[in-house]
Amino acid sequence: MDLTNQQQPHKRVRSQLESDGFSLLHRLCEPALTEQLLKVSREIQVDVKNTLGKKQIGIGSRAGYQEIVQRSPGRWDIPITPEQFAIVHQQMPWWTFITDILGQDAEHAFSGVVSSEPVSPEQHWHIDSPHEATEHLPAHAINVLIALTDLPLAMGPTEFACGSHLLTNHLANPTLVSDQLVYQHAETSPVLLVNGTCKATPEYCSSTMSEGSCLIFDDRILHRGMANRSGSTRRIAYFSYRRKDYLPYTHFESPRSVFDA
Ligand SMILES: O=C(O)CCC(=O)C(=O)O
Repeated sequence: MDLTNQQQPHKRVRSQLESDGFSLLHRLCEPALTEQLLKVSREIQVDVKNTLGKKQIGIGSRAGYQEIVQRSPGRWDIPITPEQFAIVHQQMPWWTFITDILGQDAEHAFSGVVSSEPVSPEQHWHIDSPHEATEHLPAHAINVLIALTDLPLAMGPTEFACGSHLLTNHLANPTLVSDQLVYQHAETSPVLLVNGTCKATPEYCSSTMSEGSCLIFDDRILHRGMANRSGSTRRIAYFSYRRKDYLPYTHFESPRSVFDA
């Protein structure tokens, strides 16, 4: 089949998402867009962190607040809507990749910024949502991570267990526990997914990212943020999308607000 230049990256991304569970698009976002996302992220983060002050916060979505979750020590997730970012997310350069995979009626689920402070350790391996059926179905949710600055390996870009979205199905593999895959659990690892089988352990994949590059990945892939061994805060913006008929339920679970007295 003769593909136009416009169709080729979509075909590559779709095929990588199906086989590897993720795809890296170098410098997909223009500098002006990345600067806008970074500026808003910084402003909102200062406001929320100041309001959080010395209030107690644990690790994970249930131990956090509506406005801020500590995903692992020193790794902060702050939700920011497309309106707060002052963008129309359907006009963003990643949107057609999303609709290509989730359908034209794909819906925005979450967005925000994840910042990891210098010396924050690597996260536990986890998935963002569990499989929905025993057989392997097409992705029900897709995430886009945008590097807001250049991210050398020392800043700890996101690492994936390549192809592990095909192995994280707890409904097909009764040795896997859904909550231990979704929530931070020290024993979850790529090796765990193939225990007792003759399948190979998924390869670990991480890459430096230049500013504006995007990682697009299947919600069900095993992944983790790496340790930040640099002297600067690492910031990535994220946009998560879902199929119209899929309702995510594990991302921001705390009913409490930092703005409550
Ligand atoms: O920090 C990262 O690179 C990934 C963050 C993540 O996967 C999470 O917090 O759930």
